[in-house]
Amino acid sequence: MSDLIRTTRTDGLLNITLNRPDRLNAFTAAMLEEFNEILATAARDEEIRALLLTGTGRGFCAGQDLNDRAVAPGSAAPDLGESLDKRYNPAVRLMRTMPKPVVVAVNGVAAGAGANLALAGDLVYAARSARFIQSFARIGLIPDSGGTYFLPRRVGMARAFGLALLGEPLSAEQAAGWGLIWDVVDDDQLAGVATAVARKLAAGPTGGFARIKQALDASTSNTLDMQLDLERDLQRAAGRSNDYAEGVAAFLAKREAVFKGE
Ligand code: T3D
Repeated sequence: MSDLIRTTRTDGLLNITLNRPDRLNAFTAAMLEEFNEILATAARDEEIRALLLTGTGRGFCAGQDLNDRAVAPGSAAPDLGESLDKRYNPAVRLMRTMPKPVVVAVNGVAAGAGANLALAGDLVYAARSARFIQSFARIGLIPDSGGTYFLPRRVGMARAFGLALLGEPLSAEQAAGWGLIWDVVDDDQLAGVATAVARKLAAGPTGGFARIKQALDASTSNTLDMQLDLERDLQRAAGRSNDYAEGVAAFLAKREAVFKGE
């Protein structure tokens, strides 16, 4: 593993920190492959019960490193479809299908795929000074890494068009106000707030969280009937879990529940 992504584990929490601050944590191919490997391992590891993703320096992530995309006159254009297929799309899929909560602490500017990878998290906090920029149109591209999926669903079509076509910075406060992210906190509070929440989730009913994630994600394409059936099935499984038994026992005994995760 390189130093471009740092990971630390505390109890059930895996901290992932993008660490290329002089390039605002823009992704090279190797760095993104490493990121995917970390996500895939975390998804399988039952000891890891929550993830916290952030960046070092004044940026969260500026998306693809454009130094890798400079095309010399007369040479073949890069295959961006292959880049998405091999690296960006797997990252988004891993974040969305991972059966555990992914908290994202957007510490600074999040641009291009960096903005949309942040939106692939389950609970997104941003520092007050952070900005979200769908910068793709500025270089002739379309929002990728799930941008055209997440944006209309979170902020509606009118705002999705504005963000995608204009590529202008959206402040963290506006992002929270529009429902693009969960919350905005003062810069010096971000790490503390996000870590406290991520630790709490890492000590929670992991199986229940996984079912919440599955149900909410499925709701974007399900009919009401399909969703009611899915809720029935997931609740049936949840009702058979040790964490549910512990939650009820703790409530009745008026004590804190001790969830083991599943
Ligand atoms: O290609 C594929 O595989 C397909 C997938 C594409 C996904 C994508 O993400 S496409 C979009 C790529 N990202 C961008 O277009 C964003 C480019 N960056 C910016 O527009 C600006 O840097 C920001 C708005 C994010 C921040 O602006 P500012 O003024 O706060 O900082 P800066 O001075 O522009 O950046 C600081 C340094 O980081 C600077 O280097 P320097 O001058 O100090 O040597 C800048 O060049 C570098 N940097 C920032 N973003 C990137 C980058 N270097 C390479 N690639 C970047 N994406």
